[in-house]
Amino acid sequence: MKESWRWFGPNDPVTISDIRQTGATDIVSALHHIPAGEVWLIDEIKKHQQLIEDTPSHLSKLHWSVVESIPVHEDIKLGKSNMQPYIDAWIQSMENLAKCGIKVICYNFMPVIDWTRTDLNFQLPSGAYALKFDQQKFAAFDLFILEREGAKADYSEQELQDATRLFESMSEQEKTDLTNNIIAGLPGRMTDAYGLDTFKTRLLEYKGMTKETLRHNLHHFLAQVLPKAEAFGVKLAIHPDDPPRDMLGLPRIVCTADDLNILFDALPSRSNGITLCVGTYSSRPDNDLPQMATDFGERIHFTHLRGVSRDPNEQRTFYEDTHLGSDVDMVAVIKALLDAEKRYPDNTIFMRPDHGHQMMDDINKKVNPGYSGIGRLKGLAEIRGVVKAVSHSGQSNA
Ligand code: DNO
Repeated sequence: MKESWRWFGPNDPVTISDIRQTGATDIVSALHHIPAGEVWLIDEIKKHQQLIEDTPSHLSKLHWSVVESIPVHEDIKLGKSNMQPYIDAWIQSMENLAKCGIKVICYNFMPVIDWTRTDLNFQLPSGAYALKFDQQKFAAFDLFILEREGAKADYSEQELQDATRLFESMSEQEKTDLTNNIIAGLPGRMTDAYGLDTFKTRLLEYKGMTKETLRHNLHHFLAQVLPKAEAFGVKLAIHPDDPPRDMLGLPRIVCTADDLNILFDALPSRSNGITLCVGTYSSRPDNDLPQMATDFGERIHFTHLRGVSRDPNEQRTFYEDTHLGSDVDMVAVIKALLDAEKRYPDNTIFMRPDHGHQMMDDINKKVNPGYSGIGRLKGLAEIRGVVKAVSHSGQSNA
């Protein structure tokens, strides 16, 4: 596995020089300033690549190896009649990246919302801060802030009562924070940040959309992208829907091993691969992560290593735990990934320590939620230790 690190570009408070000191060798990045549906021109890609790769001769060089992500325009997900230029632009961006030597591309197919959390400052017993998804708060947002049509039917009587009580106890500031966290923004999201009204309009566009239709739209997109990806030696790595289930009446189709099997049965191309986002998949108790790492080994080109701990009484509520201390058996996942690399030597898996706690000096700094330096460094160090130990003890042949 190659150790990589996500960098958001020149405005990222964690700089390229900081990243070099972690010992990671590869960079995961994107041209975040280019709107969905527009082509990433070679000049723009090269400029970004230089920021990452131009290195004084006495320092070790970092490589931009993974793109996370080229955004997929909403009209492609909606299957609108005007979508073709957006598909062409996506393919052109992919070709341009390949020409610059960047050949692993993460993307997602989540309608309207990308990854979603309700709390960005959940304090742990250690005093550090983590990201959290609270199902009750999310329900309160859906029912009483968004006032989504038909929302009530999605909740049980008990859930409605709990959400009502919670909403009534929230201050105006808490309501505003919750709204902003959900609709306006987490770093790296591939959908736009919206105001509440635009958000409602966006949701309405998906009214009545079934999982089957959304799948059809994904397959239509990939049927055009994959032959080109193969020709350019590009490996695509679809990111799961986070949290991995339907939300706000929107269908979500990359949540489980069954979803992935449907995708690969429909489009068996070797370029059709995944990002094994361990934290996302493991936020559902029915996803067996070591098993998925084994079963999909050949198609895992990129992995996000982190874990969540779920609330035993409400399994949809979770917080992001330490990299080795969560509900997921991270050692077993790492072992399965190393074994997969051994079985498929042509496939390099890029891993990055995903999200980290906000801790120590970072508590008083402005950080991108989930993407603080020290928390991720701690995660990387722990994971690196596991990789070393598993490789050394002969538990894996890697
Ligand atoms: C969050 C990330 C997401 C992810 C995109 C992939 O930390 O995992 O922003 O990059 O959903 O397209």
